[in-house]
Amino acid sequence: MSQTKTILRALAGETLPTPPIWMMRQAGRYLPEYRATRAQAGDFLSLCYNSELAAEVTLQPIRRYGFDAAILFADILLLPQALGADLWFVTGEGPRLSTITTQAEFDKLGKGEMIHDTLNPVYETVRILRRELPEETTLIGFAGAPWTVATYMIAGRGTPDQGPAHALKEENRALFEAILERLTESTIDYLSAQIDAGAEVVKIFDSWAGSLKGDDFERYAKYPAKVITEEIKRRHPGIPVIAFPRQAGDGYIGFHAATGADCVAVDDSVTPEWVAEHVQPGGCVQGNLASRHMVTGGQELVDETRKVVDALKNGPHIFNLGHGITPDADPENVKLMIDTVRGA
Ligand code: 1CP
Repeated sequence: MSQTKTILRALAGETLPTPPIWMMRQAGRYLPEYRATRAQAGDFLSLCYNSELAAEVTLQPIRRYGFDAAILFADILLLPQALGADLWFVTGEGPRLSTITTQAEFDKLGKGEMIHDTLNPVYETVRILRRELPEETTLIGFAGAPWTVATYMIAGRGTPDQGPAHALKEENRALFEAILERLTESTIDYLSAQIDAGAEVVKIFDSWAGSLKGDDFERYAKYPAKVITEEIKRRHPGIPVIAFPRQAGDGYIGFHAATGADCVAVDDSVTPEWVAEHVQPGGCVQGNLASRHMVTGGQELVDETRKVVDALKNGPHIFNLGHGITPDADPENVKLMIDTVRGA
């Protein structure tokens, strides 16, 4: 049977007359229905582990906008929690974790199958979604890339420059690499379980890839993405992988070939014209409208949306933002972006 889901067609390398579209953080605080469900769940982590409610918030933007893909509602920091790190969210500030900066702290982390004890509710969310999503909507599972997740585990929180993780890399490279290896293995098991539960595509978020330079980028962004992608494809032939080495700059060039990813997602620090010339020849690309347009709207949103569509129309493209939508965005602007992409 020929493939009818547009996201899967683009991921298979097809150039479509209208790019399929979804949006990073499409389930989120800019939506009143998300805020209501989140209030019902209690805190953010309770929402992530409540399969019924996590499925509900995943479905909300699909009902409201008819996006071509849904992304599982969860967080990249659930994996370190499943490995035994303490995790909590401070309202208005962000995540906090118990830190891993010594061999003794690392030795306390778990490995292997034990992650599923914590993550089972996430797989249940995936199963509910596969039952409830419209037939044409593709379900994307995800995990953080080892480097990005490690930056939170080492610092115990989000950091503007990933300083603590860079410091550990320089001071105790063996421990740093052991953390990345543990994360690489467990990320494979985590994504693999999401696929077994029904995820049709998986995305690897390397939000902080841009702070890795030169050889570090090769070893700690590209190589883990390659190991994860190859093993996912070995275990699950035909499942496409989207890699997002955010702010990689020239590092985006050749990323498809070096990792085996079917699609490379690009942020908006590079222009769509540059992406068309340097990245899209390698395969499907995803991106890259600046998310501030979801706040500011107007004719500029329409013009910039058309620019992205136009620049990338001669190759496989999935329309998206360059990074997640922010809580101050106006839901009407999202509708305007979608209508513009679809030529309505
Ligand atoms: O208040 C709230 O409701 C929590 C806000 C929130 C949401 C909606 C967080 C906390 N995580 C999420 C969900 C989430 N996180 C998804 C769900 C699906 C969707 O996109 O709709 C996904 C894919 C993520 C991934 C994620 N979490 C990333 C990678 C992508 C990116 O944005 O760069 C990262 C870095 C995180 C960590 C995280 N979780 C939450 C916050 C505020 C942060 C960033 C913390 C920081 O760096 O300070």
